[in-house]
Amino acid sequence: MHRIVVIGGGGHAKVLISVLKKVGYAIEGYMDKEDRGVILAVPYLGNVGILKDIVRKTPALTVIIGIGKVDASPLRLSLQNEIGALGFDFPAICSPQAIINEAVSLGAGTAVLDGVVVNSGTDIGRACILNTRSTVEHDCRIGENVHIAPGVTLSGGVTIGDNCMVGTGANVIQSISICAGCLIGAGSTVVKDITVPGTYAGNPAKRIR
Ligand code: JB2
Repeated sequence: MHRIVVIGGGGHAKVLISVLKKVGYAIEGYMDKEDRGVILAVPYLGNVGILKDIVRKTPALTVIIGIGKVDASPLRLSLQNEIGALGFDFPAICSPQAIINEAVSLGAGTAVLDGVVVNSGTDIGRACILNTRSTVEHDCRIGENVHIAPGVTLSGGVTIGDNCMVGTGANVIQSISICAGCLIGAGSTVVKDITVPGTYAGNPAKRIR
């Protein structure tokens, strides 16, 4: 059985822990800046600084970032890079209740949660979250540390740059490209390429910040 430590003990960690259990991981515990008690039977281990001590006792331990994001922050990826430099592997996690079709690649530390559909020919970078019941159609290119929130639909051939967050229930029509560092508001519909980092919302989505 693969052993894993979850970084973060908030809302996203809770969802991730349930998926990790279904995949069959043995969860050693979670690490957070604060002790949030036992979460879904997973104990608090301390903060990230003690990872090196833990690996001495538990070789072949893997790690996943369980801190979510609701903005274009790079935090998840910087934490993954920092911990990865200590020698830890970050597996891609895929819920058994997700559908991943042919010729799809998932980067290290990416989590595909329940009810997600990823269609053929799509590449997903490292440290992404494909959240509950989102759809990523064929031939999409998703960068690193992208959060595709619950219920989002990306049509075929969409490109999403690094660190973006596509908010709950948003839609992106086919062949659209969104540059790195964008926040797409919940429920928005993106029908034109976005080339300037910022916050976009509405139908059709327009820059609001
Ligand atoms: O640098 C850090 C750090 N920053 C925040 N190091 C460590 N070790 N832990 C950190 N944290 C911890 O992440 C906080 O102390 C907190 O316990 C946790 C974040 O929890 P929160 O519930 O605030 O947010 P989340 O990131 O788990 O979930 C957000 O994103 C998800 C995708 C929420 O808004 C959810 O609603 C959303 N589904």
